[in-house]
Amino acid sequence: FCTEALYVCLMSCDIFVSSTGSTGEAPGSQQTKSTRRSKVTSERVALLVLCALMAAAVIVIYRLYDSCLKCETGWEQHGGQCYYFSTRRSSWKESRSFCKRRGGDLVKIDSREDFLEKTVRKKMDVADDLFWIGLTDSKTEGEWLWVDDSPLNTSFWMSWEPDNWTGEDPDGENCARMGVRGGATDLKCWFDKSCKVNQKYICEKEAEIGEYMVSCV
Ligand SMILES: [Ca+2]
Ligand SMILES: [Ca+2]
Repeated sequence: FCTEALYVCLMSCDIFVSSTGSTGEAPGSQQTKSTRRSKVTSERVALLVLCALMAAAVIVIYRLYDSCLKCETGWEQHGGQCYYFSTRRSSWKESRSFCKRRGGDLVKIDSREDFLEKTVRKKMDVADDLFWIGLTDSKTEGEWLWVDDSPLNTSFWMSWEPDNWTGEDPDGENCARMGVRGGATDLKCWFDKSCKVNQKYICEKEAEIGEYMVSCV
């Protein structure tokens, strides 16, 4: 499209500039002819510059369309990232494997952002229908790390969490899940849970560059 547009633009310009040039031929003295030729040449240069600018504008517009971000079907776009909210349930480890196979990882939440909390809330069928996130203290109890091994700086634990409760699993609770169906106060909707329990999960990956504007979400 870009190449074709540029070609059409330059061809149109060439025809227009040529026709403008041909109108400059008129009888008269040698000096008048020379002055007129000079004037016509200046006009042609100006027109060519104008055409080049138009062609550049066409390219810029195309690039803007081309660079729009998109997510594949089934993923939701937010802030340059794509999010997948599973409908199936699996252990934290299996959930992470699924995300990685799809080119992402379990979600990392390192800033205050209510998009995930609101979306999860809408997708929860029952109160215990929470979603795994990419946070675990499996390596060292109490030392929570994101899936990219970065430490937990900003957290949104429910007030009594994490409690590493051993009533369900003697290994304790070493994976984090999120969601409060009725809405979380101050976004505090994280709970630690046994990693072996099957839960829904949230995958995250960067949005891709779309080829066509209609692909944009
Ligand atoms: Ca723990
Ligand atoms: Ca807990």
